[in-house]
Amino acid sequence: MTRLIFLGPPGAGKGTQAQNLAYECNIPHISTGDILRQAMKEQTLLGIKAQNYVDSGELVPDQLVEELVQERLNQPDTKSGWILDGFPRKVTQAVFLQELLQKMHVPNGEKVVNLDVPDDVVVARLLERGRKDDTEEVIRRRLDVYRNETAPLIDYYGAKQQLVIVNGNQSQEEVTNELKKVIAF
Ligand code: B4P
Repeated sequence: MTRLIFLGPPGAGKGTQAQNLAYECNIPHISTGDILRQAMKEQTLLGIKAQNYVDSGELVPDQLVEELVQERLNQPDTKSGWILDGFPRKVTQAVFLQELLQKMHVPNGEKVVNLDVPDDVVVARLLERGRKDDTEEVIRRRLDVYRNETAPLIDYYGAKQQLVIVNGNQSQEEVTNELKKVIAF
């Protein structure tokens, strides 16, 4: 059963790769960023609460994303595996996830991939994409948040021997091929 978590700075290609692999493995791609953007588009209560955080490059409060992940992981289509893209983004979220999976009796052993890409490359990629939160100022803030809040997860999962580092600074196809080897392992 494939259970994969994607870490990496904004623009590392988490969403791009998670979508491809989920399709190939026929398992759900669970992107907290996508779920939040959809909620903002539909102006649901979650979307209204998340909007200012996402627009300014800050992390949305834990409780909001934790609730949505819990709800999503409890859907029946996750029984055969899942790919989590953008969650956890903080050690507190990782602890929440571990406790949640235990409560759900999911066996240990999800793999955690850190997509490694230098800052100048991700800034260039995101400026080219040009989403609403892809302005230079907001991207710089997202990178700061990544360094302060998310990067500590590399040590967290490294200590648990769950971490695999993949060079995300290659073509999309090359990254996908490396990831397939990780899954097959
Ligand atoms: P996310 O939606 O997770 O966005 P991201 O980090 O910017 O994107 P990603 O790494 O997936 O990049 P992508 O594949 O799209 O988060 C957005 C916001 O949501 C956060 O700032 C935060 O406010 C909130 N949020 C989400 N999760 C949260 C959580 N757990 N807790 C709190 N808040 C949360 O790739 C980017 C671009 O690069 C694309 O244009 C793509 O085509 C290109 N690209 C990808 N791979 C490439 C390659 N190999 N070569 C060249 N270009 C490539």
